[in-house]
Amino acid sequence: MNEKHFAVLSLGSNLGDREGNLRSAVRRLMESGHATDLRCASLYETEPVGYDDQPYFLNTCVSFYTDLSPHDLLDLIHGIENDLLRVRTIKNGPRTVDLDILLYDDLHMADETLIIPHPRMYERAFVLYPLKELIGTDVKIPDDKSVVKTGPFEV
Ligand code: PH2
Ligand code: MG
Ligand code: MG
Repeated sequence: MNEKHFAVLSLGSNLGDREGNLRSAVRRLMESGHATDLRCASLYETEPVGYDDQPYFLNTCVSFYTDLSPHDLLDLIHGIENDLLRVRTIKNGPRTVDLDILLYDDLHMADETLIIPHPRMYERAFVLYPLKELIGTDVKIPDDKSVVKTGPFEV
């Protein structure tokens, strides 16, 4: 890899083998050849946000270095979602796996298909808890009982 960029993704699953789905997604990232020094936060069991009538999620965050541009990284994660048979139905509804780009270096960008930093990341406890564990931050995150740490996530 020549140019390296620091990327952070949020991962979530609430259908089927949730932990297995997250594990497969992370494997695929590592095997893509475009992610080095990958680190994972713990898994968190979280109440669904935005659409209540669906199972609880498992969420985590990963960070890595990549040679991909933001849009090429987005294409890679969409490919992984498709491989894991994600079907897009209801907005905020159930999914086998969802990967979202949270951060990419200190970039701020917005176009029709991609906004970085992720526009809702700061209001979502299911993102902030694993993110804080992964990259540390001085920001104090309010206690939120809808998010429960379940244990380490090793891939
Ligand atoms: N993802 C959403 C909507 N709601 N709720 C939880 N707990 N975890 C998620 O990953 C999640 C959600 C849209 O992507
Ligand atoms: Mg999402
Ligand atoms: Mg998404």
